[in-house]
Amino acid sequence: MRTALITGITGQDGAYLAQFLLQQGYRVVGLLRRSASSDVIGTRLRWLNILNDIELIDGDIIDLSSLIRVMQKVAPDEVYNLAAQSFVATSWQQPLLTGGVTGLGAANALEAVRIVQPGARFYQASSSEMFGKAMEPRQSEHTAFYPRSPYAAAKLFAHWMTVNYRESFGLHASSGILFNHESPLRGIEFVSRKITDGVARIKLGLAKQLALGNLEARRDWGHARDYVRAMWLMLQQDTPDDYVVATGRNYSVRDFAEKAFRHVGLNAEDWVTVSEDLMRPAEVYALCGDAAKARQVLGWEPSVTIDQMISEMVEADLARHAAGGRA
Ligand code: NDP
Ligand code: GDR
Repeated sequence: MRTALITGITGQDGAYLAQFLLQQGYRVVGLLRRSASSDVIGTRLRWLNILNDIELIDGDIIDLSSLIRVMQKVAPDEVYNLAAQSFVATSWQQPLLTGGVTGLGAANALEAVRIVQPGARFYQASSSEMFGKAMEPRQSEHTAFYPRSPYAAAKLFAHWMTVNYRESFGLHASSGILFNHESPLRGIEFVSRKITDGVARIKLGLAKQLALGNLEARRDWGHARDYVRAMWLMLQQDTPDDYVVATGRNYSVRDFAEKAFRHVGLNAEDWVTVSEDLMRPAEVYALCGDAAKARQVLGWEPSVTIDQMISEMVEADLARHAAGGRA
């Protein structure tokens, strides 16, 4: 039985990845940072009904000594580094924390692998945000980076460290440059889930409006369940490499909102307001990925359309609110 260690297991991707790996027959161990709110830890893992099937081990991505001990104890065959301060807007308010967790955290994970478990295969959760003010209309592995936030700059450091550890020390380290991916388990602060949650509240009479920022920003949105499969496929290759993972289609925030409201028979323009407070200091206006390499080398294809994903998310939020927020 192969063992996978996931940092960031309590997040959206960590939960879906854990579920996927369990289905593949892995022993799944997740790094868990200490929290005073231990009652809410594992909400997503519970939602997927896998909390009892995984092991959780105490540690923090900014504490190298904890990672070394975890690596010694778990002896993983595969390490998926998903831990991050992942909300772009927060990264301007907490740039140093973001640099520490999202940037240096990845270096800590790589160091722990290099010192204790150099034969383990390593996945780094890189991001389309690294393309930022995009230098080409469709971004591939060959597109130049132009990070536009402390988050993106930290991810770029982590990405190059992954490449560097592969080239310097021969680690089997791959970097997945994933475009936005969403699901009912997406954090409520991200625009997709904020919209589907807002739609559900409005439909149920619990809210009267939905305040958003830049409605014209365009993103290439896929489903998290499809994207965690791509992570795993990267680590099954003989040779480590970097891959863009995307659907190849982009939509505006306005399009997303219109689709979500339409799902419940409402018009977005009757309910959405624009708030200057939600505009970012530097915007990433449009991203659209070219995942030809992932398709050719990994045989990866997205299976969920944006309409199917939005329906699933709205329905899940309607069910949550109908159950008094407990579902
Ligand atoms: P989430 O924000 O949902 O999850 C982040 C995870 O990191 C949580 O489990 C969180 O734990 C953990 N974490 C934060 N700080 C620390 C720390 N100091 N030590 C240990 N763990 C920590 O992100 P997603 O699941 O959406 O994304 C997973 C990864 O992929 C992230 O690195 C993200 O930046 C990246 N990414 C995401 C994309 C997306 O569209 N979702 C696209 C491209 C890249 P806790 O629950 O305790 O807060
Ligand atoms: P992003 O996701 O920054 O792309 O990062 P987010 O959903 O936060 O923003 C997408 C776009 O929507 C615009 N927007 C709003 N965003 C939020 N959060 N709230 C709003 O009210 C709002 N109104 C408009 C934003 O300006 C932006 O242009 C996500 C994260 O998961 C990262 O960790 C990951 O690396 C990238 O996706 C790929």
